[in-house]
Amino acid sequence: QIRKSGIHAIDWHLPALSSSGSAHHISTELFVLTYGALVSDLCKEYSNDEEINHRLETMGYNIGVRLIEDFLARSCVEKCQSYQETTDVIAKVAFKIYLGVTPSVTSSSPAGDEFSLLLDSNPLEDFIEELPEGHSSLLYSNLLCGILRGALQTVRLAAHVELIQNGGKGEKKTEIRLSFLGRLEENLPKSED
Ligand code: MYR
Repeated sequence: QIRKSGIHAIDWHLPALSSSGSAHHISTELFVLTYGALVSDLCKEYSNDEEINHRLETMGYNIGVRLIEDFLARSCVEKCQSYQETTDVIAKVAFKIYLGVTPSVTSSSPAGDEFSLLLDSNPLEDFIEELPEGHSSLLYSNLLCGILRGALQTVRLAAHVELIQNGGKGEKKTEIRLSFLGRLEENLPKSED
């Protein structure tokens, strides 16, 4: 069932077109519908939720590796001084730009290296009334975890990113747990298969 939601502009620089300077603009709404179709296809193809979760995360990682350049160019964000600052930038700037929402940053660890991003509303789930049946372990928005891991890795910040609470039908919020593992010195990331 389709619910109404706001449209937020989002830029997608398609690699095949960017060399000629063209950029494609599609709405978050179209992205969200496409994402719903992707997850539903994966559910038809794989019965194992772990496999689906892994595939969504890897796809997200490969998007994040490319998206970070666009993000840094638009936001003019420079190197952050702390993990807290990086997390605030992700919540207040990145989520706002790409998804039109601002998650709250909660449950920081005493060491200041782990945070939760709590989404009151998750645009990725705007068009679904409930998560696909028979997939109780499906992490529907796992793409977001991959995007964050890929983007952070590209600015040499190693992080473990996990969806610890699915949103979906009901009052549950989407919770993404970010655990920073340290700054990387060399090895630039490559796409993952
Ligand atoms: C630094 O300390 O080097 C700057 C770190 C900024 C990282 C911001 C990552 C944003 C990734 C975009 C995610 C989009 C989610 C919808």
